[in-house]
Amino acid sequence: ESKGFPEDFLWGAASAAYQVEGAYDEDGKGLSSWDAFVKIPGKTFKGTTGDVAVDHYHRYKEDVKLMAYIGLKTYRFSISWSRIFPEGNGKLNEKGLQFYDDLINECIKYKIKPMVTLYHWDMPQSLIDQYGGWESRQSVDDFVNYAKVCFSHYGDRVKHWIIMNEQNVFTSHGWMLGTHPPGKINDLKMFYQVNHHVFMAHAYSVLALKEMYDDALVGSSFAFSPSYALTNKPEDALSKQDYDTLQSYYWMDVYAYGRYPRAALSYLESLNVKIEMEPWDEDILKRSALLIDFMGVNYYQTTTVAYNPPQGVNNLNGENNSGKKGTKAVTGIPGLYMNPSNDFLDKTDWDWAIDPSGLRFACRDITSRYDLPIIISENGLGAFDKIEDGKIHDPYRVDYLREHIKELKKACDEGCRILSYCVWSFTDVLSWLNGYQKRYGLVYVDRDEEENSGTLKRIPKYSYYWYKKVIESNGEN
Ligand code: BGP
Repeated sequence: ESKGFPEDFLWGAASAAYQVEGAYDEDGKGLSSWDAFVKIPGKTFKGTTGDVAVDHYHRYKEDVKLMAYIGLKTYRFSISWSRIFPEGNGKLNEKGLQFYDDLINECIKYKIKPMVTLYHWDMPQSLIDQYGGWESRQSVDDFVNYAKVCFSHYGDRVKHWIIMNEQNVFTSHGWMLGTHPPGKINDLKMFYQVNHHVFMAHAYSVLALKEMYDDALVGSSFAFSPSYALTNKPEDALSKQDYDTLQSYYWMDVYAYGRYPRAALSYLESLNVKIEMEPWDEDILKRSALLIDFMGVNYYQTTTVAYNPPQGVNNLNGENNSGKKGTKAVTGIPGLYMNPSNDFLDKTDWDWAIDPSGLRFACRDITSRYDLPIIISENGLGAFDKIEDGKIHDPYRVDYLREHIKELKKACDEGCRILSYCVWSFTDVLSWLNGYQKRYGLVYVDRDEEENSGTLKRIPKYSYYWYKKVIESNGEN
């Protein structure tokens, strides 16, 4: 018999500061890497920015009230570092601290547990100007100082902390693909060095939090696209291992075991890439790994892996920003692996494979490899939603979410300890590379692709009312 979701399961929805807040230079906020990056022509879809976003900064009360109506148990949001420290280090901005106090208190008023992400990609621009941001080891100290301020200020009310959001995504887009700040392409050495700094920032933050509050729950969120081998050819199986090591376990092993996968280190050696470390780093990583409470998982799709010959596909970026099915390029690293499309799965308009079983697969993999509880910190469907007669009918999103929740329930029955499920996203948000046309929200926001246009009015979608029933029935819908 199915036990289903635990009694105290946290049904949630998520957002990130840059994608929702707007008010990019208000109340003493410093500029972030994204505030600067989006102003470079051609970097984002139609040049859209988060200057206004969906104005959550001014409308958070209305948004939290909409969360309360459906009985949301947790709201996952991120703190913008440059609101707290406009320069990233140095002077503290009281008004920035105040905003998150207000937001947290508003959640608590309705018994919604705040789940706080410390870093959802908006590095203070000043740190990039000062010393190159994450490229410098100095960033570790500045991040940990920022983290400690957040812990000591909000830790009496916030129990769930996600330190890093999708370290694998922001570092690969930032230093390999050139599509996120700082926009560097194929800088393999810096990619791995930056990752080491981010790992250290994560680890020191975990240690600091546990010293302050031993009942806090902490982890980082990983963008996990579990893989299937294309065929049962042995060479595809080996390529799948290479993919898993270099694209998934490279991050999750450091969070959960405090060490880099041996196979990855020997691959780096073969490329002459040496990560600069302090002699005590390994120890710090190990100690923090013992203290994390969960693996955060952002799940959108699975990947298929096939062997890629030395003269084969050489393309790291398969990003499809067009919103037209069938326009995504096959990615691959010659000599290692390539990622062909999975013909057994439907695709979204941006060619993301729709694979509910993959969510269960992800949970089982993490459970058997790390034996850690799991927070699904993001899962959702990006689509073109249309208003008709003042309403948004999105049964496709309901189908997507329902099938994923069903698989998650099976994972619970199979022994995975799932603590929470957060729909990405609560309201529509800015999609980093796709502007405002690609919508994920349970709540529609009336705004155009163009900056500043639209009333920003909130309109709950069909999926919003459906999710209310999911929460009421603890996942039976
Ligand atoms: C994750 C990010 C989110 C969100 C989501 C959807 O990688 O953590 O911030 O953007 O993906 O991605 P996209 O907007 O590119 O469709």
